Amino acid sequence: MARETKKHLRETEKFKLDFLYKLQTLHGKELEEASNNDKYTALVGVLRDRISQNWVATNRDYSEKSRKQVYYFSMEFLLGKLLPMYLINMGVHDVCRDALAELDIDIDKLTEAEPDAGLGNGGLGRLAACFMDSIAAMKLPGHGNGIRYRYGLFEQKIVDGHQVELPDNWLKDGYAWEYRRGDRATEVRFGGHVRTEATGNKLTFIHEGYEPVLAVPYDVPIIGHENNTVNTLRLWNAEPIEGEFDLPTFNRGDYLKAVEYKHSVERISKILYPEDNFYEGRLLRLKQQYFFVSAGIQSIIRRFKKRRGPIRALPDRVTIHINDTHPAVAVPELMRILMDEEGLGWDDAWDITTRTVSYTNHTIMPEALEKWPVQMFKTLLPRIYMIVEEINERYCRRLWQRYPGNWDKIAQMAIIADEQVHMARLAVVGSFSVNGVAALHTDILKKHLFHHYYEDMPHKFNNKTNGITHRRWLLRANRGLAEVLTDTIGKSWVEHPEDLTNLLKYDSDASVQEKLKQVKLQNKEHLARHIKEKYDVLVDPASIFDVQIKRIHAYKRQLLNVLHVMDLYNRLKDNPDLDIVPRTFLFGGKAAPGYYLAKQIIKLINMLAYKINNDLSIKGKLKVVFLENYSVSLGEMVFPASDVSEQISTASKEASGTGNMKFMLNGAVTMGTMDGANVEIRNAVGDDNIFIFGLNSDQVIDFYRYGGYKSYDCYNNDKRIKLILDQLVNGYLPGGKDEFRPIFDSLLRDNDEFFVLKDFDDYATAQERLDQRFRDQGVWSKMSIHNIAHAGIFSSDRSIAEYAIGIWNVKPAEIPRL
Ligand code: 26W
Repeated sequence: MARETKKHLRETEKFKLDFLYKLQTLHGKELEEASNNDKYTALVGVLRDRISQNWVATNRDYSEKSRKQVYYFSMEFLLGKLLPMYLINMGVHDVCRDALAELDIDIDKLTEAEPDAGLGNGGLGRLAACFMDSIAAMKLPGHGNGIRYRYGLFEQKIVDGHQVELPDNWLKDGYAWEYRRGDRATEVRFGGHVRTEATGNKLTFIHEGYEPVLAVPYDVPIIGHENNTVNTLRLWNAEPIEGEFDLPTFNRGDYLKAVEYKHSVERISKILYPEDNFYEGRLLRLKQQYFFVSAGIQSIIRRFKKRRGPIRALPDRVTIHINDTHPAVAVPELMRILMDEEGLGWDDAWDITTRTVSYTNHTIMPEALEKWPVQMFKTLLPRIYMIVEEINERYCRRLWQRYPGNWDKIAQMAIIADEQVHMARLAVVGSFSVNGVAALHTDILKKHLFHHYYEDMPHKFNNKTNGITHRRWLLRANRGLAEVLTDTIGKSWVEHPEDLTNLLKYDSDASVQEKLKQVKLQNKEHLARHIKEKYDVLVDPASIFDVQIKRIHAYKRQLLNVLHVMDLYNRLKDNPDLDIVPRTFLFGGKAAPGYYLAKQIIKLINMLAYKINNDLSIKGKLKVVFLENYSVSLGEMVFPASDVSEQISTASKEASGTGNMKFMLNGAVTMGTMDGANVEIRNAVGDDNIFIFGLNSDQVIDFYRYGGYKSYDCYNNDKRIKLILDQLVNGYLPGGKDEFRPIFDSLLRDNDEFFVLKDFDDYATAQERLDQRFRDQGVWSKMSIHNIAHAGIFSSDRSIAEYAIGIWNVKPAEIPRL
């Protein structure tokens, strides 16, 4: 027997025993009596035992060698399921699968028992999760810092075509991957007032009458890929301080007050705000922000001091990276700790802070930029506000010297202006690095949103194009494809995703093309079965699977896609023999609960789907399905089954996009605008392997600046558009006649803010080109291969290597196996 097989058998036997033992010690049960959830937690228990040594070893190495650490502060971490990833990263997937199979347990069934950790809305949260994976895979000392929301992003149900939101009770059975660290809890203070005292020639600031909140960390291990590294994602839970009855704030024994206090504290980590790219100045959100930022920085400083680091060395040992402006209070909070607790003067504190904090911007959407009313900010965070005021005054003084008399410019750059605290400005001024998330996006930051700052401090600005972890989005999500790739080009791509370019040699190889086609077909069949079971709709795996999955947002233009489907359907009704390749249009995504127009779009998709899917006259050439509750897990099923990736945002609006990368990695071809990372995808694959259409970002920006677009002209001059828009409001669709009037009005009365009608014709033409290309399966296969082959540069390993070298200055650490 080969050595490998013997080893496998031995390990499988060991795994089986470990598992049965864990079932017994954890649940006091034998296999026969154990529920699916019991088995799942026992399995995670086995893995936890195996991780713990590496976790300790990693932390010890980081401490003993005083390695520089990066802390990624993010309000969102959209992790999805960890079990399947960790089995792969720990190199025990096959051993575990076989061990469980011997016990008649299907490993995929156990995976289903794990809730998706949905602690994020969309792109920004998923990026944070991909980054955690890559940081550990690259053996870098880096950790996450966030909030342990009791309820993650809502669960979406479609009822009569409408979106209905249900609470995401993901913690109801506990979370097997978290470790509560009660001993590391820390206090965060809200409200009250600040008293100033002069001692000698020094002012001290005493915060009094505040509401104290206990921040308790729950640590989730972040496991590297076959490398012994185990980093930490620290998620904070808000809890009342013990002995609340004795708090000076309240009268002793005031029972109602005490209960109120408990509730108001627990609210802080209760729920994730479901708005994506939309800012509502809610007090509780600011509370959440300060809560996890203050707790996180306190714990960083505590750890740093335990290693007896001189505080001035902080920037050499620590970088705090803020994921968009949501954690921007990190700047004044670090200042507060350095001055009020460590006794430094302003200049030293400012020097340290601005060499410690770095910032990524993820959006230029004006309605997403956070601005807090001064009154609210000051009341909730009195000491922090004083510091922000001082930062603002000093910065404005400097601007005055540089641009004397230029009040307009100074007002545009001031951190506090129009009675609001502008968080993006605070982030830019308080950090040493500001980056955008795709080349085009960074250009727009420099030219437009942050133009004045760029002129003032050009050295801060840099680009870091986003990436995705190929381990989850290919190795885990598409095992079939991963196997074909490894059979064809060897397995080096797993460690070095750039090696996927080795596939280019086979772009015209009939046997490779055939194997890839078979994998795609199997994935499509799998999705088709899911669709049949869940929605009772039959879709043909031989049809083109044309997919748009992402948050529903006007700028992402699901509407453009829908209008094109309506047009195709109109043409088919006109001519049932119209020669088109059969297509299945798949949509998925959540709308913010208060975003009326986005919810209307979901309704429209579903009404149209109902009409089209039940129309026998078009002979099944067209199908439309809205996939409910888009999540990381659903994505893992959909990307591998897709032929066409819809990335059709209004140029300039999508900072990067990351779904676009997941599609290409799985062999789908992009239909897209010159927006975000699409631009770089096009540069990588070349014009022959992508479908580009529509206005470019300069044209869009010029229209916004100088006007000149009248959507009515499109309506009046293009018969197709007129017909479709009229169909929105003339009772043609199921549901009331005026149901879709708001959409109609947004396109005409409100002059179509996102150029849907303007880009319609070009989009329809590009779709016809695509249809023609798909007919030649050899040509299509080749396009698909080029997309996979060039996806390596969009691995988050590449992004993280750039952050590590260009911003964080952190270096890999080899963790020995204990
Ligand atoms: C305050 C409300 C709010 C909530 C979330 C404002 C802004 C956000 C995020 C910054 C929105 C977001 O997720 N942006 C997306 O970030 C991705 C990762 O960089 C990009 O790929 C997407 O293009 C961008 O829309």
